[in-house]
Amino acid sequence: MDDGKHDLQYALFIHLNLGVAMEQYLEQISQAVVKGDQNATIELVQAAVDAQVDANTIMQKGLIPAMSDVGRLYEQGEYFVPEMLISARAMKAGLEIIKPLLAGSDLKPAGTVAVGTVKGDLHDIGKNLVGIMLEGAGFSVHDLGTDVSPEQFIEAIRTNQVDLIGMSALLTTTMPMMETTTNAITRAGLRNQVKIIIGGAPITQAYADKIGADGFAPDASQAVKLAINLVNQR
Ligand code: B1M
Repeated sequence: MDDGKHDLQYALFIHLNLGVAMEQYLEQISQAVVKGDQNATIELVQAAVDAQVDANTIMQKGLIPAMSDVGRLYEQGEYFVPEMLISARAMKAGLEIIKPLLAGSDLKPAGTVAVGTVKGDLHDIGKNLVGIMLEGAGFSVHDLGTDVSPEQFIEAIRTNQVDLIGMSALLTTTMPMMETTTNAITRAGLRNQVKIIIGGAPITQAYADKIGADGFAPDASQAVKLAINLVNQR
């Protein structure tokens, strides 16, 4: 009886301490990214992985919130473009460590996707995450990079037999390029061959409806759900 009680207390003790350790890792990872300390980010993400902190938790609760903080600091005039860039580099270094864990799947391809950040826009962290998560869900992913022109999207559809195009935009000034690209795909006679999904901080479902995209996802995991649904409809 006593032994059982001790086992329970011990389990609770381990559980609480693991929880505290996990929160500390996540907090420290966020701080390292905000400071733009690439080496510390790498070490901390690796330490968290070694301590069995789930890769998705590291991403959702450590790395992504750090970039929101960086955005807030930029808006408040405390950070400028170089600081944003250095933080983005640290975030990417951390992401590289968990990438194999997020994409670690040997499912057969669920479909072929081409993802890219639209012309004029150089933000690629969200687009990279979407690509990694789609790969993890079994899609074959062609990453077209950033500053992708409508012609490049069209070329990707023609050469790679893609089922789905994923466009990302982070700037209100580059959002209209999603409509330009969608219209160009239609004019090229390819619109009924592909589904189009869009995302990025300023994008909404209303905007997706307005430009005739097949869907919008607010984050990478919902982008995967949407992609699976759309490809299954084909
Ligand atoms: Co820029 N930047 N930036 N920036 N930057 C923002 C976007 C900004 C909101 C900052 C701010 O003012 N608070 C602001 C845009 C304002 C606006 O348009 N309303 C801004 C600005 C103004 C600029 C410049 C114009 C600054 C300047 O030069 N004066 C310039 C533009 C350069 C250009 O693109 N032509 C610029 C440059 C840069 C850097 C190069 C320094 C760097 C990017 C580095 C890189 O990506 N390699 C940078 C950064 C880091 C940011 C912030 C701080 C962080 C972006 C990020 O990586 N977030 C950003 C502020 C913010 O977002 N809070 C900001 C983390 C990432 C995981 O989130 O990309 O939103 P996100 O992706 C999410 C979802 O949106 C979604 O899934 C992801 C999460 O799971 N998602 C999709 C994204 N794509 C999707 C596609 C989908 C589905 C979901 O389907 C296909």
